[in-house]
Amino acid sequence: MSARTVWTAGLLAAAAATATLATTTPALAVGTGQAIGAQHAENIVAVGDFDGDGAADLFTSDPDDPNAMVSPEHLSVRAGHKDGSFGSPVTVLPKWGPWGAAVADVNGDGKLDLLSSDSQGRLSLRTGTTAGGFSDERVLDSGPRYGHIVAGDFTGNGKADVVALDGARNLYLLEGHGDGTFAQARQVAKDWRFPDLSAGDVNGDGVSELLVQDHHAEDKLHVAFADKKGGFADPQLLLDHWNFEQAMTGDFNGDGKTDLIAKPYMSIWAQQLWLGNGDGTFGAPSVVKYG
Ligand SMILES: [Ca+2]
Ligand SMILES: [Ca+2]
Ligand SMILES: [Ca+2]
Ligand SMILES: [Ca+2]
Repeated sequence: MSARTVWTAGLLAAAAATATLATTTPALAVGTGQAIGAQHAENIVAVGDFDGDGAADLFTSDPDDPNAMVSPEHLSVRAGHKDGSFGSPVTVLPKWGPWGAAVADVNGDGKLDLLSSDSQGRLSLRTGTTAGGFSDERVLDSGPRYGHIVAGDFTGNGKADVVALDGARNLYLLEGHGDGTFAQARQVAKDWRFPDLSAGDVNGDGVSELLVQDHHAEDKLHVAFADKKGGFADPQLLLDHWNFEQAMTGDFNGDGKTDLIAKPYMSIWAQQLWLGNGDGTFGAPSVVKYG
């Protein structure tokens, strides 16, 4: 079980304990045509165009020893092929074990940078290097125990920001300055009821949205639009009958429109991919292939 999964499970347990959430457990949606591949990527931690070919690539946390019950993990990239398939994993960080991760070009040099939250809840940055790797880790914010983090341009000024969720269900925005530094974290919501968080510009207006869900409580994927002033509107329904988790966005086919990838809820089946129409709607899903 990955650190991210452990953290989510802990937050879910806390949410269930309040008895205001988690009334039913969604049924598993296992349709026909799904496949478990030999190159199955269990734990996608972030999405971004790492190699700059215009198609989003997958960042995955992979065990060093796939056959061990417990194993150290490393960070890999699986290059997107624009047709719903992804290449074999290439290791980009040999030692890897944070709680949350996000990628974005936060210093404006055209290379993706890697943000992570560690077991102490600190937010750290590794900048992308010309050699195709990442610099040493630099702590940006010692934080109120950040867990999930996502990156996107939530204020619409072309500079990547970070949104972080702490273990007490407070949501924070750290506005990016575009040079690898960030403004002090500002709380933008409390009692945030969605433990699963990702970000992407699903309606193509240049401003990132939050994609949020509580798959333990309901089978719905919600979207929270940024108000461009550093806040978010109340989440509204994006996709119903949604029996998936770890939803992430990226332009996987290179048409400039944001697509969606997600894993069937509590399942070892392969991820599915929905191509975006650019207006907040998506086409029918297809099964992701690896290798
Ligand atoms: Ca790519
Ligand atoms: Ca960069
Ligand atoms: Ca948008
Ligand atoms: Ca697309």
